[in-house]
Amino acid sequence: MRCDIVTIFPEFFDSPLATGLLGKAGERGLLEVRRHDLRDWTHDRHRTVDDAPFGGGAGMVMRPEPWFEALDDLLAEGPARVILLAPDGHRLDQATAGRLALEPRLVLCCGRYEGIDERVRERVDEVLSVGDFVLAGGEPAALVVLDAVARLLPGVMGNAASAGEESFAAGLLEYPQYTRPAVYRDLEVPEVLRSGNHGAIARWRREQAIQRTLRSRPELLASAELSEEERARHGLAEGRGDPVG
Ligand code: JDE
Repeated sequence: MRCDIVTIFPEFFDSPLATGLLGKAGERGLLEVRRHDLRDWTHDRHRTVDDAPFGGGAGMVMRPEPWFEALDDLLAEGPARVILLAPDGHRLDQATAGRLALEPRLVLCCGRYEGIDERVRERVDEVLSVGDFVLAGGEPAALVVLDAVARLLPGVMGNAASAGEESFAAGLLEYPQYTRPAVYRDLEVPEVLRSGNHGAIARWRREQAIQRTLRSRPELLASAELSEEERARHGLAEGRGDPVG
């Protein structure tokens, strides 16, 4: 996959792109990220990208011209799915990350200031949010999207089994994990995990994943793949996630 990032802070991405999974994906040629300074598409001496809002009000709005010219130039190199990061976009989830991982090329547009001229929004393919909070800029959100997408690219994650287990547990939170030592400061690893009984271990993990999801993200159970027996056992209505009563 190729990914172009348009930002007024290209250096924001230096360390994240050189580190860990994103660094490896780059080294292996599985992901090619190009950063572009939005100010390269300005024409004034001060490289201005923002202006006061029409109609008045506090703060500044990003001007449309540098964005339109940037997108013209980047899309002249070939087609791409153009994404703007903003708090009022569709919420990023694992299914969206999976869909984006199938794209040959993404352009991630990082806005700043109080917002961006509405005409830019209308020019992009998709507006994405990483959560219900306001960031100072779209850069951290773009990084979240890129990280979530990159680990789904073929060949990026070493362990093929993890991806399989992940999809098996689709819709549930992860079960608790332990490693050595078996006892640390009087804190014991659950006996079942040391029993060698793989059936019992699988059942325990499944149960823990369900209980954990019920406790901290009950709304996820609506679309989780639970058997009718599991739904009944946890007091969930048939075929959906609302607790009974
Ligand atoms: C992305 N989740 C949160 C913020 C903004 C009032 C204040 C600020 C492109 O336009 C933007 C971008 C951002 C930065 O991104 C996020 C974000 N996912 O905050 C604003 C809008 N209204 C506008």
